[in-house]
Amino acid sequence: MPLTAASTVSGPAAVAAQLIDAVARRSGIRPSAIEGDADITLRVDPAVAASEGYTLTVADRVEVVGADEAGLFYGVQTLLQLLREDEDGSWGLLRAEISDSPRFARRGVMLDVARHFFGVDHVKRLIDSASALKFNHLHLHLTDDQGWRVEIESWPELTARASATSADGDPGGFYTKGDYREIVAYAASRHMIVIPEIDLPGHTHAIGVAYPELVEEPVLNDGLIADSERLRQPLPVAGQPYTGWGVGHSSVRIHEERTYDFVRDVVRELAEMTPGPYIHVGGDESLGTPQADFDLFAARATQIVVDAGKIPVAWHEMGSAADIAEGTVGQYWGNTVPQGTHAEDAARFVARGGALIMSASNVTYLDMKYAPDFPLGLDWAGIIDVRTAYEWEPTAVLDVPDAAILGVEAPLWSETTRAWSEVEQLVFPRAAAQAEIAWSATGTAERTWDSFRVRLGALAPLWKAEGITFHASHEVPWSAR
Ligand code: TNX
Repeated sequence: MPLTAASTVSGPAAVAAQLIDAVARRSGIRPSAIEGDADITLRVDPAVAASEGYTLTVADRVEVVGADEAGLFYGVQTLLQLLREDEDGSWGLLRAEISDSPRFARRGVMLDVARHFFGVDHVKRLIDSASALKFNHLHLHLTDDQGWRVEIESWPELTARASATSADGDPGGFYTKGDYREIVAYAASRHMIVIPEIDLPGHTHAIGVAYPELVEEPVLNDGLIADSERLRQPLPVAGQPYTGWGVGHSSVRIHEERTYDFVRDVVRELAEMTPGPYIHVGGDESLGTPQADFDLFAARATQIVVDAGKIPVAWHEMGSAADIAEGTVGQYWGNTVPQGTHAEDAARFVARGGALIMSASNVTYLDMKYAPDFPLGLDWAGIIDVRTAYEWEPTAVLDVPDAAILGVEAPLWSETTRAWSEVEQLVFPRAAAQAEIAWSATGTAERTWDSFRVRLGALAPLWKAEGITFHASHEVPWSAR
């Protein structure tokens, strides 16, 4: 169907405006919003599809019907993928008849703003580009050894003393409560839920910069010492900002009641400004913490989140604790072939009435290199080209019922990304692979690498129009128009 400056759009104001703005950014054509009979009709009708689903018809006219507001938003994103420029410079929408709804309710991306800080505008960009791929959760990794990134009024030294720097001594930063609320509201306008993470009991060196009495002396392990020599990075020193990439050297004091006062206050303040149901309490890589202490902490921290009226989420290691709070959601970041106790730890969440998010590190990690010589990223979990990111099955990794898998999350850890364009190169196009795995059922001709790579290539003009710095991997036939 041809699209011209005379084309008209009718439907709910917010989503109609989002469509018109996106068409204008891409084509320079600005259709007008009208009421009543239009060339493009947007509406909501719960009967057309399951939750978050939609139907879309492009014939002589266009109709997008969402099962709910999110479904309508997703139908509009698909419509934008059908926008094409012809040889003669005119614009149109490809004919289509689509009825679709997501396989998993939980489709997430994670941004680590602790190793390198990224401000509100960059986070909004990620919300735009991720929600356009139909992701509906944004996990913010707000604290780590290198910095504390969110204002907590009852513990003001966190941001006053422990937020100024990032990894490599780069500048830091933090979100005021106003900033955080702005992110949450912007995410909601794109149908994304924000999950804040406070990483505990390890990854807490920065807490000790602000409140030394809460944190143990750094525990140096052989890997940490070897890495710091190889990378020429400093070792952690108690009370001073840490600028290296090492992990597993810090822990809050597990046998001090004041630690739990701290966790309770932080969780309460976060819960107050987080409308989404989840608070993530970390739990990864507490290498210097005795197992019994770690398990004790896991049980108490998850219960504090429940008491604050939220659902706890934790990295899979917290599943080592027999009594993590019931209903805690585990985030599995092991290999697609589980190693050590990872599978057992993950299964504990299910046994305790919770469920799992799959972030298998050798396929979903957005901070792994695309190729051994790729300038950005790490390689400890593997080299992840686009095909590797695409070819895995979230229900085939662990021995748990399929219903226990809530969905998929793709994390971007930011040790090596100092600039936003570097984040985008690692995220795009691989996030699109995880988006399809999370959205589309398996077993169809479209859910194959051969189909995906061509459809992925067709996103290039759209991403260029949106100013997204994606990695133009040679595995994908990128379209010019
Ligand atoms: C492991 S994955 C970590 C992070 C690092 C990441 C780098 C996980 C739960 N913990 O602390 O940033 O590796 O890839």
